Amino acid sequence: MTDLLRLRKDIETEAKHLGFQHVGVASAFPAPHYKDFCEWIENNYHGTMGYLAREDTLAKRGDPQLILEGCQRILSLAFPYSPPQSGLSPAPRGVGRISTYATTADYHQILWEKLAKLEAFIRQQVDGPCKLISYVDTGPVLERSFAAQSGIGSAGKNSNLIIQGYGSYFFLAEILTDLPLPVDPPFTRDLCGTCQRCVDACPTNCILPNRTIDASRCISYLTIEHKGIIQDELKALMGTWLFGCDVCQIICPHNSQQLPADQAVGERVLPEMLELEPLFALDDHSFKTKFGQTPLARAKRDGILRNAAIILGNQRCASALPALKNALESESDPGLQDACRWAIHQIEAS
Ligand code: B12
Ligand code: SF4
Ligand code: SF4
Repeated sequence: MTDLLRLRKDIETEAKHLGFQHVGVASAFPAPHYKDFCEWIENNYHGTMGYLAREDTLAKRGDPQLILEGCQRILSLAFPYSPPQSGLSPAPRGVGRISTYATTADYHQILWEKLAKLEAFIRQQVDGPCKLISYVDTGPVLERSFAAQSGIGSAGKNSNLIIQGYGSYFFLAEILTDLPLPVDPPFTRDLCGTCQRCVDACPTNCILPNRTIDASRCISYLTIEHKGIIQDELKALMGTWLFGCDVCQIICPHNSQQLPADQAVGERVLPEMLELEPLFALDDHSFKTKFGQTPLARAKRDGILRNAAIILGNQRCASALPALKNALESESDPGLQDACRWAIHQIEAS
């Protein structure tokens, strides 16, 4: 028979060998903070991320047994990524900023391969069959809540999972299993206390009082997930963010201890600061050639150009007027057209 206590320790050793810095095990039920998640959906804070509100994924988030029959435990794993090299100051004129997590090769693929290795290791150690399903980001699992339940860290007011002594620049991944591994005690300490720096610094004021955010106003959502037109009120608050946003993490005192640069999840594929005008010269094909293998591919060419136009408008960048006017005439995407029109107006009215 498999010695489960021993197995738990061996999994942690192997996971750390693969680069996961923190490992914890939680019972698969009840799903922690599921009620908070459902209320969040009812309030439409998910914006246009319809996959979060779908009946099937909603049910799975509440009951991991609907993902893996007989699921007993969720093993949470945290993998560090490099903190941003730039501080809070906006990007210089004509330049946009990329969130630090997106400057390296796509973490989904890299961590997926590591999880496959960890799964193979677990199967080798177990006498007899066992069920395992791994996810990183894309599965219907309350990743932050289970990570907190497994003792890894605690949700900060900005809703990011903070690991005491290490900060929040971590990706989360998990393995669902029918193995009744011993569980770890949950992390119950509040790591924020009276601090509310992130609440005050959030450019769109989207941090809610219950450790969640109104994602429909979050710059990360607007620049990555939201397709189409962005409200004018929010355009002006997006500042110089081209893809993602790190403000609420940069400001967080738990992130002031810099992790070593070699913690990067993969090779660096993009700079943190990107020239904007040359983006307007890219057609679909050249956009895919240049950015197809980078996280920017998720927002697609139209989304990135829309974001670039908004930044140029926010920067009142007069030299970009010809590129913006040309795009307004030649592009058909409504979100991009609207952003160009808005940016031209901002520049010409200044
Ligand atoms: C949808 C989504 C987004 C949306 C919405 C984010 C949000 N805060 O809700 C958008 C596009 C805005 C987004 C942005 C980002 N995301 Co995102 N995102 C997700 C995704 C797919 C689902 C999150 C979700 O369910 N949100 C709904 C809310 C209600 O749930 P929640 O955020 O998990 O919050 C729970 C806890 O806060 C808990 N809770 C509530 N009160 C309390 C109290 C205590 C004491 C505790 C412990 C817990 C707790 O209850 C909530 C509900 O279960 C997860 C992956 C996943 N499957 O979970 C990644 C994930 C959360 N994202 C991640 C990252 C890296 C980011 C960005 C940093 C990227 C960037 N730089 O632009 C930003 C951070 C913005 C922010 N302040 O959250 C990481 C976070 C890692 C970490 N250390 O926390 C995740 C886990 C992906 C991963 N596998 O690594 N994201
Ligand atoms: S990522 Fe940016 S916009 Fe979103 S909550 Fe954090 S500071 Fe606010
Ligand atoms: S900035 Fe302050 S309030 Fe916000 S998550 Fe960090 S410690 Fe918590």
